[in-house]
Amino acid sequence: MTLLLGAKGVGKTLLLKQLRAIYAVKAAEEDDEAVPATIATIGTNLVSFTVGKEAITVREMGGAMAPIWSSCFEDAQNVLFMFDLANRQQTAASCILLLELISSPELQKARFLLLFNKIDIERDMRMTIIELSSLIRLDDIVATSKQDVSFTEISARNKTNLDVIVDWIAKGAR
Ligand SMILES: Nc1nc2c(ncn2[C@@H]2O[C@H](COP(=O)(O)OP(=O)(O)OP(=O)(O)O)[C@@H](O)[C@H]2O)c(=O)[nH]1
Ligand SMILES: [Mg+2]
Repeated sequence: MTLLLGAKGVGKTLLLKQLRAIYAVKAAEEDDEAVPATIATIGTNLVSFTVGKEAITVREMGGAMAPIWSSCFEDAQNVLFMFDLANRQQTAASCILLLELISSPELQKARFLLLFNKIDIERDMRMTIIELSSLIRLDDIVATSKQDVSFTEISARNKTNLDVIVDWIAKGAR
């Protein structure tokens, strides 16, 4: 099972909707052009699809649910953790959430993929991946974590680098 976590409004539900639209078998009738609408997730969203022979299940837990995220840690082999490049005010809080996950006993064997979302937004309205990395001291996080921590920039809106996410999940799929 893959968990999709991150603070409120970073774009988790939109990513799930886009993954389902691209990979799920029954999504053929969905409109390709429009960006799906989302509302804040109270509880969890579950999406399953297959890539090659791998069955992949991704569970989003809403940012508002952060206090109870840990109830789902037990079956999590993979953790997708999303940051919003356009929300500088939220970055410190996001970083603390990430550090809590990395230090959580149940997630010591999980792999982490950090998603820097919303790269479609114009440059002066958002941080670059370099700015965000230095704000959260990403190098230190990667160097000191026992877990495997990788990262990629994405746009859930424009479906940029979603294949990177799926390849990463499939590589460690269970
Ligand atoms: N420009 C842009 N907007 C995005 C992107 N991803 C998500 N959004 C927008 O960000 C807002 C919040 O997206 P959600 O997917 O609902 O966020 P969430 O992480 O699920 O939020 P919670 O469920 O509250 O934790 C929506 O208006 C999305 O359309 C992106 O890649 N680019
Ligand atoms: Mg959501």
